[in-house]
Amino acid sequence: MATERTLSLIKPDATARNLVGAICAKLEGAGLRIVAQKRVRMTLAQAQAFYAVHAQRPFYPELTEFMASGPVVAMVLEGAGAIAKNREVMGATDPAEAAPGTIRAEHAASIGENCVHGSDGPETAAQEIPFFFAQTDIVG
Ligand code: 3AN
Repeated sequence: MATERTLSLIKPDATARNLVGAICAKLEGAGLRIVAQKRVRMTLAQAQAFYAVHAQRPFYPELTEFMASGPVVAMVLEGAGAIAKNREVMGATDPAEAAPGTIRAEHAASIGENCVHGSDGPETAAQEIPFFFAQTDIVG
């Protein structure tokens, strides 16, 4: 399997509940390597730009206001098949449907406040990683 990089965000609901360490432990335990990491508070404009693909969805205002409501931890994860592996560890978008042992099954409160974001494909990862990180920030 090819080595990939993907963007992971620990969302404001999770940083507020001191879940950064627990979430990073799950990711690292699954064999994903954190090759860049920083804690940032997104402005509403940044959150709107990051989620522009969802601009026409009814939940867009709620989603973007939530993502700007507190700090997030942005990470680049690296590993074999990292994009799919990260999404497997995250669990389904709706925590009620997330497989046991996944981050969302264990920690997420709702479909909106669901602890983590992960790139959903190689093109998305290639767009999302530079949103937060310069090439020189990524140290394998
Ligand atoms: P995922 O994060 O699992 O890739 P997407 O890309 O479908 O899910 O949705 C992006 C984000 O939008 C989700 N993580 C979630 O926070 C939010 N979201 C998706 N569907 C809803 C919904 N029906 N109501 C509120 N927020 C939603």
